[in-house]
Amino acid sequence: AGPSSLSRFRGALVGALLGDCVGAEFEGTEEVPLDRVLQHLDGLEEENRGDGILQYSDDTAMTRCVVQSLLSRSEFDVSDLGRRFAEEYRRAPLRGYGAGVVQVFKKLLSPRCADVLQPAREQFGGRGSFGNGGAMRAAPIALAYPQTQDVIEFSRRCALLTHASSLGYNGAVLQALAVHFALRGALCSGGQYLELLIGEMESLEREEKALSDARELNEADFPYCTRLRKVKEMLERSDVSVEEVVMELGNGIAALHSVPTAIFCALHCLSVRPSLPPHYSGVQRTLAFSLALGGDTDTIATMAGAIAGAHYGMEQVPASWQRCCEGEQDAEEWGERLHKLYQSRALGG
Ligand code: R7I
Ligand code: MG
Ligand code: MG
Repeated sequence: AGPSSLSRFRGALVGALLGDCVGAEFEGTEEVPLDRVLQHLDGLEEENRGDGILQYSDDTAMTRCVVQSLLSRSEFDVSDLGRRFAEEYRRAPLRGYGAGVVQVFKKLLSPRCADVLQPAREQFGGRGSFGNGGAMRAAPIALAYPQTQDVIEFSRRCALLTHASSLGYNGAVLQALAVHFALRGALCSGGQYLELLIGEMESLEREEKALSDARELNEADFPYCTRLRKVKEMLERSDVSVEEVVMELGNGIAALHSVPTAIFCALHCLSVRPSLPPHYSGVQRTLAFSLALGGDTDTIATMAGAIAGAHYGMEQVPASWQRCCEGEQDAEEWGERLHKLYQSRALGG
């Protein structure tokens, strides 16, 4: 797939959907043996599997709101997006939302809510959430805006509706940037791709609030940059076990313990992995490896799937897997519409 080609846009949205749908099976399971992962994935290829049999979770429910808001408003519209999140929660509250974020939705649904960003600021005793719920829905921002500065600004504002801690919204910015640079074909450069991400994150983590939030949570200064350097170092090792990835990068519900992990999964699976079936495409390897980490599998796989899909394009997404996901046709169609929007903005339109 050529840089910024249509195939990459569809791949990113379908890859994200697949990650969520196949990952839901193992979410919250700490140890997931690889043969269980492969068995689960093999099941998707059976002829008689019903279409759309795998339901998506909150990760995709919120991603869909972001896409629909981006497609229906001419400019990024945070109030419209907040309304969509809250309405979607009201319509289908049982998609597996984080325990804290539902308070935000309830406040957004109240007629007394005047400032859409206020409920998020009140989370967790006024510190705001550091969960990965901002990051899990960040990919569409990268598909709608060709300029790096726009990707940063709008992914941050998209996350701020629910995640007011810098550890939460900077995780969302990092995930959006990871998709943004992958769309342009930068993933294959490995180390240089990470340097691009570190360069952008360094200026964001230098901000006053980022420094004070990190200290308050007993994290090192520049927490995302620190983790991205760790990713770089781990990629240089000849092989890395699942246990090492979990121990050194994490597999949890905090954005800091899952976004760098997802980026690692995509980079690690650029080459053939001896433990995975040799006929697997890059997208399939990335998803299988993400699930084998256990923990927050739907979210790590949805983020890694978006990055991998943006890199490899639709050619590497098996049709049989895609068909198993609820909402797969929307994902493809919206990939196409976002591609048009991106192109028109790239041309200065
Ligand atoms: O981040 P969020 O939307 O959750 C996303 C996750 C994904 O795995 C989805 O697939 C779904 O399962 O949920 O929801 P939040 O409630 O904002 O954050 C998630 C969790 O992180 C919270 O329920 C807390 O357990 C934890 N958390 C915090 N704990 C203490 N102090 C987030 N921020 C804090 C905090 O500041
Ligand atoms: Mg989920
Ligand atoms: Mg999850």
